[in-house]
Amino acid sequence: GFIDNILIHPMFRAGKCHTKFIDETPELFIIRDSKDRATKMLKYIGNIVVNDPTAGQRMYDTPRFPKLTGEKKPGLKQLLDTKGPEAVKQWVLDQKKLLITDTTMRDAHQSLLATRVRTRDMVKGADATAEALADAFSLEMWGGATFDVAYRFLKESPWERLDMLREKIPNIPFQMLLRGANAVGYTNYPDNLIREFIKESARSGIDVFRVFDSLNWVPGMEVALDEVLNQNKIAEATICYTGDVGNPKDDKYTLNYYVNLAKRLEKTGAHTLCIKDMAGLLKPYSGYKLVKALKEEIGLPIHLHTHDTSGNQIATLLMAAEAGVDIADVAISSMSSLTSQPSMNSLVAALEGQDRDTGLSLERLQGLSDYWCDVRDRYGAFEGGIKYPATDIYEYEIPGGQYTNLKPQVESLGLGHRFDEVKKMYKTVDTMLGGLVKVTPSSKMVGDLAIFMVQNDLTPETIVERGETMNFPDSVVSYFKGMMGQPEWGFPEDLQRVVLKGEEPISCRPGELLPPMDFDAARKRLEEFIPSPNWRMVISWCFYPKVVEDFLKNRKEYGYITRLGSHVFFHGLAEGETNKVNIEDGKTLVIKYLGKGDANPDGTRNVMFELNGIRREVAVTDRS
Ligand code: 3PY
Ligand code: ZN
Repeated sequence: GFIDNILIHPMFRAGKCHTKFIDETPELFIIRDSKDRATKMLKYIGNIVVNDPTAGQRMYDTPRFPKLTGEKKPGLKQLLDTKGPEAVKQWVLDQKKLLITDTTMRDAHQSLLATRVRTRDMVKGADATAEALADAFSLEMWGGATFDVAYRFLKESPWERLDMLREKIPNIPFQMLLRGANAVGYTNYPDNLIREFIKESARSGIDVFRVFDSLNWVPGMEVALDEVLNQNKIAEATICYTGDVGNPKDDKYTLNYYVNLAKRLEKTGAHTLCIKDMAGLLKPYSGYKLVKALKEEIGLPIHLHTHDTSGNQIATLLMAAEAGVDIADVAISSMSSLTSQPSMNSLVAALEGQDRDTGLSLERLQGLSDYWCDVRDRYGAFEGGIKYPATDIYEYEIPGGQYTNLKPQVESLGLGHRFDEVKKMYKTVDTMLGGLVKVTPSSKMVGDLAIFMVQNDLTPETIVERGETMNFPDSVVSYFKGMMGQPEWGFPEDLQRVVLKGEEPISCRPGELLPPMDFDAARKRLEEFIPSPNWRMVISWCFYPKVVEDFLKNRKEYGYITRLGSHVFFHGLAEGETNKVNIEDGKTLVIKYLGKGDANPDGTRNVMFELNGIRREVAVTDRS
């Protein structure tokens, strides 16, 4: 019951229950409300076996778990908590190892597995991570698309993920990706929401905030960076990389452009600077050139993020290491490469015994890699990326995450056979708009416009004339209105006029115009779904009202399903399969799926189980 829920809650167990714990922790009530958790869980599984064509096609062995030593060495988290972010910055600059950020729990699965990795699988690998990566700079495990997808598709709270990982990983700084004024969403939000979100994230355990703007527009990052500084956490300002600094014909994204941008970002008071190469365009020799120039011109530690789509990026990391880059983003090898980050294991091996030796143990990393290999197997349905290195990204400049998504998006519109045309159009649109930085949400806008042009057989020559009578996609309208910020080289004016149809664009920060978020109204609305919504829930609702409401409805119907094994969560059980679900510590349900009966006259179907040895049936609506 309720007391049990308190006793098992990670915040309670971490000794972090403040006086408002019960008020601010609605999951306690949600669970209490469910009189029969087991029945709800059977209904959940029953619904999948009746309605999901991917149900129960195969069984899985338990993943290989890494051997533990029992030692979680204190790390940079302790330095940050005791001495603050300036001390961390200085420590990074004063030492010579190449430091590592592990992206396995965020960008790696965002780029390879449509962001679907569940908290449970992260938590089970967390002890081994805390041991093997005690010397890491950080773990990127939050932000970007993970916030939205956790609620929308995984029916779990991203905040709870943060609590549960922190309980097991006390020694490594946690890092998130924050889309500047778009936070963890796709549109500009009011300043007060950005600030409250950062405050709550910092309070909940985020230590490093990587803040970017999808057009490299500095005002789009300022509010967020300022609030991170207020919270005494590590503020990482970001340069999104595009073009090629090694190409003398590129007269926009030159070394000068990046150095000037970096100088402006340094003035914000940020502690570190990220080169965010979201499409994997930074070639090895260009990487050397860029890092060398930035190290000479600014005083911040440089943190390099890239995607290995072309297959060239271990070479880029090595060249960057030679040029003095301080920190590199990599993923555990079984979750690395192609549209994900380069392989941590490979980089560690390459540097062993050299000047910039990372100091990490390959043997321990192998254990982690074996674990993630077996976990990844459970997410096979979400694998969608490329199968071999793609050097055409140098031509199209499509970010890693979008590269994986664009094809299904195009197919869902019935344009699968015209995918190559869409890719070419992506490039054409980019040129037509003056050469943009392309990353969420500007990349989505370019993709939407490319699809729109292919769908309507438009070309850059005909779009202005024919566009007069057309309604453009929302993202395109928002871009031309100035709601994504200001592009470095302005908007093409005749196209802007046609898209906006008389509406005036803005040239200030959208946050200056948006009315402040009304948190009380948000809370009132949420009270229709849950007795006493906590502050985290209110903030999440402000970003994604419908998604959070659907999440709460799902909780009501199926209870707390976060502890279900992932293959059961996605595919139910195979006929005859038995699965143990640890619904709380010390309490286990043994569920065996026996089969389903004929359709009932009311449109339901009975699904037969054995629950702890006793036969149980649930009726499930058949929508198959
Ligand atoms: C995100 O915004 O989610 C990204 O990963 C951008 O690269
Ligand atoms: Zn990325």
